[in-house]
Amino acid sequence: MSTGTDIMQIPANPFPFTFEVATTALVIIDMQRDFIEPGGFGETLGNNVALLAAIVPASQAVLAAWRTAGGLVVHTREAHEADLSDCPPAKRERGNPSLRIGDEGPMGRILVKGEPGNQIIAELAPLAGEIVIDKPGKGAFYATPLSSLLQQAGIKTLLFMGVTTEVCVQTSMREANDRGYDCLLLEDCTESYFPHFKAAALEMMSAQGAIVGWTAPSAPVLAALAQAAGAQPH
Ligand code: C5J
Repeated sequence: MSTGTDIMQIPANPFPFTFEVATTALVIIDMQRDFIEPGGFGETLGNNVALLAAIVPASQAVLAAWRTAGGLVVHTREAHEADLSDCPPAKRERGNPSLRIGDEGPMGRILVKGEPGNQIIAELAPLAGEIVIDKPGKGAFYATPLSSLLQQAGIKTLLFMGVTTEVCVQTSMREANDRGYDCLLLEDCTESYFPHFKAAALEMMSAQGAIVGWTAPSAPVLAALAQAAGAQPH
């Protein structure tokens, strides 16, 4: 078993990314039924939600390896209070969705805490003790305790997965970057309802010398974790 202090370096865009498990958190953004299954928020906005399910197997593999390595796991949910006191009217009233935030849908009230559709999908369900952040906005840091929880845990580096790439993932990664975290987005563990938005988001985040952060497939992360585990005496 690794002690978590092995320095790992993996090939990434735009240049190699360095991390150690002990000071890194895996942040899984909004892998909720509301975005991934029919009848939730994503579908009410007119999106084809089937696209997002493709990243579940790769995300499960990273989560399992990260847990085995003993790394900190953070799950987020886009979630509002039942009285919608944390949902700005501008957010609820925008556009012409088939159901608005707080309306009753086939999986309960749309984007409301505690409703069936608001839960993280079973394949990536949080374990007891893992951090679960309910966030009223797109970013994981806005109006949440995430910043202080990461500071308490001595975290310096973040690995991002989740949906959707150009909305909540990108917003959260930009917030993290502004707070001084080195961030890596796992390319096959994030997805958008719009493939060209995903491609553009990946490109713009790693451009200009990793102006927001790095991107890489999950394979080198899995390989580095496996190598660290194998290198340790049992
Ligand atoms: C959206 C999200 N797309 N989790 N939320 O509204 O990206």
